[in-house]
Order: sequence, then C-alpha cells, then structure tokens
Amino acid sequence: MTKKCAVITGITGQDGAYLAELLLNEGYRVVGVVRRSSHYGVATHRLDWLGITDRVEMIDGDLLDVSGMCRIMREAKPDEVYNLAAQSFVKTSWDQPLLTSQSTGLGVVNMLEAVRLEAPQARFYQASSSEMYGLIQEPMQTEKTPFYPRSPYAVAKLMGHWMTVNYRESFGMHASSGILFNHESPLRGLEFVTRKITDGAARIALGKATELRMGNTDAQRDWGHAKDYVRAMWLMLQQDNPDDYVVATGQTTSVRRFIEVAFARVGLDPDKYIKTDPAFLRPAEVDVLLGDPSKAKTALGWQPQISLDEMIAEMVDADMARLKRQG
Ligand code: NDP
Ligand code: GDR
Repeated sequence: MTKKCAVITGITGQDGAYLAELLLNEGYRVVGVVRRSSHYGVATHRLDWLGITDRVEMIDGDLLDVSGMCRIMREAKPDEVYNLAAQSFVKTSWDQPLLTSQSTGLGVVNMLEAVRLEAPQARFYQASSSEMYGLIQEPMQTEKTPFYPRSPYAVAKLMGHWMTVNYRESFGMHASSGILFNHESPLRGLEFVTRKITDGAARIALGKATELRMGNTDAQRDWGHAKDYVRAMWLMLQQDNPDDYVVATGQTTSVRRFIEVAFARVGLDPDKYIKTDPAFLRPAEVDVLLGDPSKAKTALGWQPQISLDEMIAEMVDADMARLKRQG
C-alpha cells in the first residue's frame, strides 16, 4: 500500500518538528517546506534533536510565493497539508506588522489557493491561535467565544482563521482550524517566555548569568506540551468532517509561577535574580488566557498527557544539559 503523504510548512519550527515525528511514526511520507537562506543547508537542529532529519523530504518554498506553493502541491500530491509556518512571535509583530500580515495572514490564503487549485484531494490544517481572543469577555474560551485580537499577529491569525472557515464553506474543502493555546517544549524558541525562563534559570545555576530580565510576570497563560498538541492537529484531519477546535489544558498559570517552578528545579530563589525590564513589555497585552478543550476531548478523543510541572522539569533539564555540553 502506498504511504500517505503530508506536507508541513514550518517544519523547522517547534511544532513542525514534533508533528513530523508523529506522522513518521504513523507511517507517512513527510515533505517539509523550508525557506532558502544564504547559510549552508537547512536549520534542522530541532529535527536533529528528535533524530528524524534524514527521514523528512525537504522542499524549497516560501509562504509568500503562491506559485512555488502550487508547484509543491503538484509535485508532492499530498493527502494532508499542515500550515504551521508563520511569523509567530507576538512582540515582533508590532515591529514588523506588514511582514506579519503577509506571512501569518495572507500566507494562509496562498496555501488555501494552492491546495484548492493543485491538490483538491488534500485535507488542510490551519494553525490558529488563542491570541485571537485577546481582550476576551468570557472567563473560559470556547470555539464560540468572540474574538478581539490585540496585536498585529493576532489580527493576521484571525484573517487566516476566517479564510480557512470560508474556504471550507465556499468550496467544500476539508479545511480545519485548530485554535491552539500556548504550547511549549525543549524545542521552543528562546525568545518565548517559557524557554527564556528555563534557559535563564539554567544559565544562572551554572554561573553563566547573574540575572534574568523579564516583562509582565502577571500575565497568565494556559500552557501545554507541544507533543500533546500536534497529536490534536493530526486527529482533526482524521475526522470525516472538517471543523474548528480549541486545544488547551483548561488550567491557567502566571508567568511568575512558571518562574518559581523553573527556578526551584535548579534550587534557586527567583527573587534574587529576576529584574523587570520595560523593554519586554508590549504595546497591548493579553492578560489571561484559559481554554475549554471539551469539544476536542469529546469529538477527537484528545487528552493532554504531560502536566505543566513535568514539562517545566523537562525543559529546565534539557537546558542544563545543553549548556553543560557547550562548556
Ligand atoms: P515557530 O516560530 O517555532 O516556527 C515557525 C515556522 O514558520 C519556522 O519553521 C519558520 O521557518 C516558518 N516560516 C516563517 N515564515 C515563513 C515563510 N514566509 N515561509 C515559509 N516558512 C516560514 O512556531 P511554532 O512551531 O511554535 O508554531 C507553529 C504555528 O502555530 C505558527 O503558525 C504559530 O503562529 C502557531 N501557534 C503556535 C502556538 C504555540 O504556542 N507554539 C499556539 C498557537 C498557534 P524558519 O525556520 O525559516 O524561520
Ligand atoms: P505569546 O507567547 O505572546 O503568548 O504567544 P510569549 O511566550 O512570547 O509570551 C507569553 C506571555 O509572557 C509575557 N512575558 C514575556 N514574554 C516574552 N516573550 N519575554 C519576556 O521577557 C516576558 N515577560 C513576560 C508576555 O507579555 C505574554 O503575556 C505564543 C506564540 O507561540 C504565538 O505564536 C501563539 O499564537 C500564542 O503563544 C498562543
């Protein structure tokens, strides 16, 4: 029997790597879309960490280039397309609102067009975000909670989300949108708050740093593990009908508590090392996010398996090991 083929945009990112691992384990042929850069080769450190680089087929492509995306669809003939690529760092979106609108917003339309025109057989997944809720009015966010985006990133994601819904309704495409709340791992980018904290705690513990400068530590997020969340993406595309799903743990935690747990892992008192730095504050903040994953639990049979404390321990330990290796 021929293998199912999945195309993943954003394969070099955190979720792309974990999703590729899951799909390879499910017996898929995995084609990863990568951007050309002047550096030698592709930034495969996340795929390397998982030991799967050699099993992924890399293909050059950029979300902004619709003709290239059409070519990829024609050549790969995918059964499933996961659109994970984006300018994904919220804070940068105020500095680069146009680029963010193009890749995180219009890029989704490019992908939907490429699939509609060249791979109509394929099922499509869009990486939507809890940031779309922004200035929310409801204590727990569901698929029915109204959106109020608070950053250029969130506005662009909202466009991608509604375009996905619209292509589903207009063209009958099997297009699903996962409204994923924050999810982290040792493969998280160092600029995101969780990894900044676990890397910072490890650096201080090893005598490589003396302080950690933070923004708004009152912010609260519903944090899960990326490995759990990519399983929800895959499950969405295994359903007979496409739909939108909130993926979250149902628990929210402050940045401050995250810091306490991470520093405790290396036996440090955070009060001695954390400094507030206005450079890390945002022009507009999303204070609290808390997702209700009931629909994903019922319809997909999805459950998160890794607790927040387990994840923090894994991340701190991985950063300690990496920094020790670096000497
Ligand atoms: P990362 O920032 O780790 O990865 C982003 C990926 O997108 C990278 O592979 C990057 O490639 C690629 N990319 C960016 N711009 C382009 C472009 N123009 N053309 C092609 N590739 C591009 O993000 P995550 O893995 O954390 O997130 C995956 C997706 O899920 C993103 O869309 C994000 O916005 C969304 N999301 C993430 C959540 C989270 O908590 N992680 C929660 C909700 C949504 P390169 O390596 O070349 O930079
Ligand atoms: P977020 O993630 O903006 O929620 O977007 P991030 O980890 O950057 O921020 C989370 C919260 O922590 C506060 N914070 C800080 N953040 C950073 N990066 N650095 C700091 O020093 C700092 N201090 C406090 C932030 O203000 C914020 O409230 C992530 C991304 O993965 C998006 O792509 C995704 O869509 C959403 O999660 C869901």
